[in-house]
Amino acid sequence: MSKPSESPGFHTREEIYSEPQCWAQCVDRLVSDEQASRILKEAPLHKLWLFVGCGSSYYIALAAAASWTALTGYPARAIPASELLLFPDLVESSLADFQPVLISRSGHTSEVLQAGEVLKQKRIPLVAITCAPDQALERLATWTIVLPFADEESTVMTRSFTSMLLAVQFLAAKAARNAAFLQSLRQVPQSAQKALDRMIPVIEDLVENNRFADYVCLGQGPYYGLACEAALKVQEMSCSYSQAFHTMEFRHGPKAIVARDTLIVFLLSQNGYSAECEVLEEVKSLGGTTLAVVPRADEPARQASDYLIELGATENEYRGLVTRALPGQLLGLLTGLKKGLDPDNPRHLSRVVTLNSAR
Ligand code: F1P
Repeated sequence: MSKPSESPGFHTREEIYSEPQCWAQCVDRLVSDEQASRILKEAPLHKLWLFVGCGSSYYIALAAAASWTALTGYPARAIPASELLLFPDLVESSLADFQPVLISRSGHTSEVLQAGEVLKQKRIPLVAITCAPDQALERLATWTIVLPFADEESTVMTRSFTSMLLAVQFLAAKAARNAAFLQSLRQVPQSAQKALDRMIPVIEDLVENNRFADYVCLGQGPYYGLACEAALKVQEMSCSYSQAFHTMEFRHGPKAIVARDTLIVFLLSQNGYSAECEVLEEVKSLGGTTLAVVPRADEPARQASDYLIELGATENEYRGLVTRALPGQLLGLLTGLKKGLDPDNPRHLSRVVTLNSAR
């Protein structure tokens, strides 16, 4: 719990603002991290990598699986840890041979630990990525990357989310011997700081001058995981109703909820830009309020965006992935504060979800 003397949301705001510097620390750490080197030497890179997590960490898994395949060319998949516990046949029947990667900020979430136990009993070596040293997860795993500097005081995940995703991108680029991408990761913190400075007033203006009943976050490919995370930040920090969809899927029914007091957040990709912009224009014509996060907006996108955040086009769109998590985090924080809530201590939530009964 944050100290009563500190203002509501103090820690969460600090943690979001620290992300670019945290990412620089993350890349520096990984370059010399002995565990990262061991994973690349010893783990079977050619197998399907199965990224597993809960809550925000499951959404990291979604973005991580997309990044892994895009950067290495190898297959990857993401599942919530509970799927491995409750429907193991569904998971394992379609995965002849796989390399599990368990993602957990706390290294203590019950479902992740139980999933790890199940895999360990099958003598499957585990990769783990966490922000908490010396936790049960590390004791279960064969190889563990620990990013303690990325952990939060707050309940909700912000810099731990982006830093653990960055760690997977770093591993993937190393596995693919993609020196250009690795070098570009080093530039991310500097460009992200500029983007963060530009987007803060946009989100402040959006929250200050609107009152939304519904929130929708849209993304395709690697941005779908980020859209899910953005929707979760709004739910967790502002207790508002929010949903996430693949951008093109929004047309197939959910667009019925579009109204002036519905905010639709578009995480527009470079790959799918023109098709996704058509949805943006359609939603605008239906009277929704739109926030577009784009690499670089053309005139139609500008016309259709009530609020616009341009992050700059990059040679590889996976490079800018972590930066696209920032708008959703700021939206959740500022909306929660406007509603008189304390994002540092969200209603009903705890930092770690532990189940009483082992299943
Ligand atoms: C992740 C998690 C978060 C959620 C809340 C409780 O746990 O479920 O997704 O927002 O903070 O913890 P972890 O396994 O990554 O520690």
